[in-house]
Amino acid sequence: MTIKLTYFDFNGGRGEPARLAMYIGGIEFEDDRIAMEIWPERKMGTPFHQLPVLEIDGKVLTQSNSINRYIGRTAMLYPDDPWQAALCDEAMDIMEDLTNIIVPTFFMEDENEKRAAREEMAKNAFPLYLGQLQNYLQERGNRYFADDRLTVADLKVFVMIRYFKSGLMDYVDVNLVDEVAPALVAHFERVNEHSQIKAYYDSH
Ligand SMILES: N[C@@H](CCC(=O)N[C@@H](CS)C(=O)NCC(=O)O)C(=O)O
Repeated sequence: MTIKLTYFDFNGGRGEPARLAMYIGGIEFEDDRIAMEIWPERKMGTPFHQLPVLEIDGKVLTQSNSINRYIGRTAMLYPDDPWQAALCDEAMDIMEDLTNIIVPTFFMEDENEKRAAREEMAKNAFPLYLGQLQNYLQERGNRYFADDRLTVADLKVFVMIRYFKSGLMDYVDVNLVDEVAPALVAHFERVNEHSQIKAYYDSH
């Protein structure tokens, strides 16, 4: 079986959880990283003019969470139990909602507009989403989002919290997650200490 994952050339975003899952699962794949400069040439060749795109023996799959579920199952990082699978999906879908709130601000050219939008999110949407996610984590034993073990949900939340803590989100305090959802920071640190996650970022 040949696997190719096409996504943008940075260590984050919607393609990163599947990259991490394949690394952890020891699944060989072609890591097709698209530089922004060449994206306009490639865009129209993708089904929805968006990334990530997964190809399995030439068959194409879109939608990041569908990709995460497929790769998660293949890498043994997705629950078998239907309820635990639903909890895993729920956490990943919450991350999609949060991503969809943040993304429009990437394209705001007016800095005042961007600042106002980000400050508003920091006051309302971020505490709501992160706080509720923290509640779920705590209700489920405070270690993992589903199945009492590492799953693709943990990887997707990890990637988001890594972004919040990177300082790359202008006008949002780098300590916001520590303030509104400290258990998510503890979760982030735990996943970050996972030996294969460490090895991955040492080599990427
Ligand atoms: N629902 C899709 C959304 C995909 C999406 O919005 N991808 C963004 C990057 S994370 C993209 O391709 N942006 C570039 C563009 O739209 O030209 C998914 O979950 O995969």
